[in-house]
Amino acid sequence: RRAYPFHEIEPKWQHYWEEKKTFRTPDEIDTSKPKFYVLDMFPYPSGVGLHVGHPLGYTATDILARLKRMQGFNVLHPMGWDAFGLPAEQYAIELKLLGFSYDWDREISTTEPDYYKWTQWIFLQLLKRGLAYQAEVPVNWCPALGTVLANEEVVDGVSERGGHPVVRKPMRQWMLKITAYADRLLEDLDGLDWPESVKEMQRNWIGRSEGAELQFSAMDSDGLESDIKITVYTTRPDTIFGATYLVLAPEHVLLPAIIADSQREVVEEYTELASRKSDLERTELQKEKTGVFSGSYARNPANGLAIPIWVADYVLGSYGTGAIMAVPAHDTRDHEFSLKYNIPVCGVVTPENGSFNYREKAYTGDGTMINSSSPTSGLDINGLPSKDAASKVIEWVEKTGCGMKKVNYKLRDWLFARQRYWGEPIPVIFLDGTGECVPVSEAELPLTLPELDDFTPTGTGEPPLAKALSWVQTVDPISGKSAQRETNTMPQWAGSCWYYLRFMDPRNPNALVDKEKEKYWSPVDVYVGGAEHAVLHLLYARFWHKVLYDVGVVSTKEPFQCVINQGIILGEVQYIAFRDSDGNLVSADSVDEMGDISQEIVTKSGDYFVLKDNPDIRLIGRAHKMSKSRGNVVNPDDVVSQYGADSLRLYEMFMGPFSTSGIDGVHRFLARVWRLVVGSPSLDGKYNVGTVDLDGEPSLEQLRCLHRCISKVTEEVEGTRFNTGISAMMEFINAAYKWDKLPRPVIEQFALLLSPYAPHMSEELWSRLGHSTSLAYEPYPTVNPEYLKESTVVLPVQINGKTRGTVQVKKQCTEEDAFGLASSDPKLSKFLDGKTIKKRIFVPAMTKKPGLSM
Ligand code: ANZ
Repeated sequence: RRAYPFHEIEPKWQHYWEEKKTFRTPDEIDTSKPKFYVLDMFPYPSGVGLHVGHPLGYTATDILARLKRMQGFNVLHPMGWDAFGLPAEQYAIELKLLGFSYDWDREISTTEPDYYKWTQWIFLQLLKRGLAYQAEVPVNWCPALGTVLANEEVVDGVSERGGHPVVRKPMRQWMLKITAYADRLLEDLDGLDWPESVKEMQRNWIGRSEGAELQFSAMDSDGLESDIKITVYTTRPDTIFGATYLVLAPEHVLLPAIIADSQREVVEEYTELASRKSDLERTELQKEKTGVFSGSYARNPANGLAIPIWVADYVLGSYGTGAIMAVPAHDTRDHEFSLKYNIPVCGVVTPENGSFNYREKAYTGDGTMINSSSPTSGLDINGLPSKDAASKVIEWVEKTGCGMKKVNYKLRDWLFARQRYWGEPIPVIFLDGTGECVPVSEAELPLTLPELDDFTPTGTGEPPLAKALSWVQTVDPISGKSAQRETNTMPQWAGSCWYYLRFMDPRNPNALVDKEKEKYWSPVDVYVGGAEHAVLHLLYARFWHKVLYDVGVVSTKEPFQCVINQGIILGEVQYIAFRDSDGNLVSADSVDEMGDISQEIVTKSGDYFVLKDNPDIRLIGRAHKMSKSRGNVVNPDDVVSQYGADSLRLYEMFMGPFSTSGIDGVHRFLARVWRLVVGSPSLDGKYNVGTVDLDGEPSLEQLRCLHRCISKVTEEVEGTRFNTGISAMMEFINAAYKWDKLPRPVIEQFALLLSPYAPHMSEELWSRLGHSTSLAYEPYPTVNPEYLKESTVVLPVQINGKTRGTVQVKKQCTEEDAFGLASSDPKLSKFLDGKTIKKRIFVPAMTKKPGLSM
């Protein structure tokens, strides 16, 4: 198994790097050089430590960091920790074992008072700007557990653990006004090099929509308009004539004033039930809609008709105005509801291509307005395209005073308080008597957590910190009045909102970050982490960054120029086929019973997995994440001790599900490199000399081969397509095995190319080739285009069966290239003039009888 002595060389070089502080980024650096800041998201290792999926992103950033150092950049590549009580030392050791080139002198932990002093300082800036405020907001309160639960911890109205009832209850909370930044957060997304999917998730999360607020007057029991006005939010004001009922959210403040006495009991019962559901459950599209009639009516201002007011929980109290005008003909949810409760459907938009059966389903597209004019109100939008009708209705409501144009966001202010011990204390006090909220002065920061023996929740919803009586009881230094400290703490997100700034200047006692350092290092050039952080962390950090920009602490509008999701390493793939009634295996899409199929008898065919000996049988391949519960977790320490860190690093870059055969493959490749340069061990355990020719001059063929490899590897590494970069190096080594001698300049360049991926082996080769210092700052190989020039081929061109001429093409040319050349050649193009080409046959230039015929 020990194809090369990685057991000796890996610890040796890890020790060397640590000792010599090879990857330290000095405090004072030559700022005339370009910079490259490459950052990993914080590791959130589960209780059991790292699994092989974790180092995936870290390997990618490490390759980039090593590459950029060799390309002459000042590189900032730090690592830190974010969880109270995390055994950080243990994880640091695991990361060092993999040879990651972090600057450990900049290691930070967001839970250290020296760090969270500045988290608290940022909170005070938010408070000063009115961006932090207190509010009574409904939270998920579980009386049995005596605690507030996150939305994800509530399922079907009961706690996920224990199944205890959960109610929505208003409680005093700290909120951050992220909504004030909604437009900037949205607009600035455009300039970022982020995965389009992540940007789209942020756009949806912010959820900007343009529409109108419209007022409907409620009617009293005599059918007369009352003073009560119900304001609805709609993105489709064009459909106002189709509004056949209104819906109020069960928590709408006007509801008690609107309910008719006859309906009071049923409505109250319904709202009580609704208070136990989460917003998510209420808005799930598949769930059957429910509601009750309030017993009252409102007047549709467009046509003067009285329409019923319903109460239904598919309308949320927290969005828009908490009330809607329901248009069954054009909204799917309203359609379903109206069928169930027998409410009239009135189509007001027709599709371009004619009529539509609105009773059958809702027509949600654009079209032409019908049934939309009223002599009573004087509004007439019939015949208009629906888009124009929307503006016309807005104009009309603004003129008549019953509505206005309105922009809405899905984004909510950020609930910033937790009732937990482990968290940054919120630096404010409340004066006894008046209850006035006074910020702790900046000079008093950090405000540290008191020691507490018992961290458990109090059972009353009061945070555990309330138990630290002598800490809570304090005096306002300015007024001298007695006061109580805030006992809520900040959520875990807080510390990770700005840590990338602290890495630029981690020990500064006087500022969050030095201005000059910030200017030089900002923004983060590449930020790598899991796609699960697409919204919360990445949005919160952008928000804080923009606030810090307004405060004058940072110089860029955005923190992370480029974000890359590293993907995941899957634990295993499970193949499933089906059996028919005779027990024969059949395609997964046809019938019956399922069963697991062993990986050995499966192969891939086109888009499907099929049985090797019967490709007609299609299987379903299901990939599983690594998880403790599936028992498929592979531990990196085990892989490192069996194959070495370099093999694991290379392997990680191929992604795909974890398999032993995959790691064998990259391990064999490294062993081949080793044998080529160092030789194989002889009986006495010493190494023979490999094929290296220390004084030899490279041949033209060797240089061509090397430069093709440099070109490919550089291109791929810069595009973060690391797997194809590795393939190019494998090809080079295959070619090199056919050479008698391997001249030193060629293999030295190769060692440099390989070093970001397999740094231990490369350092060892480099030193065996006669160098006495690390290769970490050696110039990265550059391509000489002379050696890339392709030989060309003459390609005969046939038109209508006759050879009409030739074009000169590169060997690698594609059909499109060849056709482009042929059709722009005056001699050939005259045969094509005025004709349509029915068929084109291209025989590639690399084959024996190349040609193009049309
Ligand atoms: C009438 C209408 C007719 C609507 C139509 C849609 C289609 P977004 O894009 O999400 O902003 N709505 C408004 N407030 C709501 C609430 N609190 N809970 C549930 N639904 C609510 O969508 C806005 C649309 O969602 C609004 O436009 C409203 O229904 C509904 F053919 O009004 B619409």
